[in-house]
Amino acid sequence: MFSKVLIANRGEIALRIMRACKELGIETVCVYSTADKDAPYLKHADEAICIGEGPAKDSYLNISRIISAAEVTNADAIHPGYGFLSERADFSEICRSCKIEFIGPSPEAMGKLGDKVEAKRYAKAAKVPVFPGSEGAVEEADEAAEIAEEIGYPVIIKAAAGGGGRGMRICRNEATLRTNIAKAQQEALAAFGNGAVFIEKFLEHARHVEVQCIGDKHGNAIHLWERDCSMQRRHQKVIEEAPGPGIDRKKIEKVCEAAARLVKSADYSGAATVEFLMDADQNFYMLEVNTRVQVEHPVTEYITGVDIVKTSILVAAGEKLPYKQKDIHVNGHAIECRINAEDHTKDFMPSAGGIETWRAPGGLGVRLDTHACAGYRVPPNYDSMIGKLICWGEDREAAIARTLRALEEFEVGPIKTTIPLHAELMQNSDFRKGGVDIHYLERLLKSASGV
Ligand code: MV4
Repeated sequence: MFSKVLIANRGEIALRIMRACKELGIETVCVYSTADKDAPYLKHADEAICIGEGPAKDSYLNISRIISAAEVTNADAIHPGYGFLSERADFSEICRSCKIEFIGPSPEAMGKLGDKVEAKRYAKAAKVPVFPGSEGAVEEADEAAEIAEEIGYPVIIKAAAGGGGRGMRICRNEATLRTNIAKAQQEALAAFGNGAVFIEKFLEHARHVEVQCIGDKHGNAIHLWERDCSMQRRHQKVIEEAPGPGIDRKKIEKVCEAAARLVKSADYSGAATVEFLMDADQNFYMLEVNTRVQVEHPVTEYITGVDIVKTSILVAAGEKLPYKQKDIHVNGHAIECRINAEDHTKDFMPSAGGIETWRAPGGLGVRLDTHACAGYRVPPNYDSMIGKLICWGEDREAAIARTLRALEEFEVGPIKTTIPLHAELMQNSDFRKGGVDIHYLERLLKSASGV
């Protein structure tokens, strides 16, 4: 097992990783930028080391500074968390060449599943359902038009290296498709350094359902069932829950098994999430694979009892997965609300600054993953998420009631947060019915603003 792990991240996920390490008897080094220098979560690390200025490129994205920090502190491994360097195959590779274990997939496995075109190839081979579309990248407009004719319009052009909704173009007819192919290639090259694009059938109304998987270095991979993350705005998830409301359990079991097969086929070790869109008839189509631990992992931890962060550290150290698929059962329901320092009544304007009031909720079935507290200053440099409220209930209705109760206990000021938005959503009749689609929240916000 590792003696010391360096955490190449900040905020709530840095704290989450420190907690897992502590329970495993592993010492921690947490890196920080000058914008985070007074953050109280750093006190939970055995060592904290400044790696540069506030802008992420000068600190949390600066590979040589992070590697130097690991070397001077004698860390055996680096946990990248999510965001920042977590999905960079080059970083995983540099860690390997410096003889520091990267807690996550090998650069090879990341190359196979992190690239959308490659991942789709592996998915087909593993019998994971995907959208009909091009076999690999498309080069020219004629080729694209031919494929679109076959699968039918509308189609969507996506960048192989894109993500988070960037580099996508919906085409409803041949003329639009033809003019957009070259544009999409140029844009992808400029934005991602990779001009490869592919096309697939575009699905208008869908739910976002993703499958948590985890693999080890001995060829084992299992799934930890699914999450529904349909409540989102501008590709930022707002609420996540597990299991997916109203989903046929026999059907989702097949999809989850296929996701685990995909992870296994890539010789993947560590946590991975296989994302799907689900249509109104509960057909599933894979979108992409996230090759890291995700923000919303706690809802899965709640319903399965598996500590995903701890397990990812164990498998990185070479241990076998401590679970077989048959050991993984769904128990109850969990909901996560992302608490952002934003004013949702002012178009989600960021609300950085000092926190004076912080009254945290608690009680049975309530988990608050946060680095914030009274006296904490939210720096303007990073993502506005300051915490996650995760509540468990015996069933979905109980989980919603508990989430609303916890939100009502939760007081934060004077900065604005998304707590009031979540309290509204917990009382929204469409959300309570279950099964809202990926466009629901944007439609709701538009109608509320009277546009
Ligand atoms: C799609 C799609 C419809 N059809 N692909 C958006 C982010 C990227 N991960 C994939 N995305 C989509 N791909 C096909 N073939 C609709 C979306 C999409 C979406 C997906 C998940 C969550 C929110 C979304 C919001 C808008 C569009």
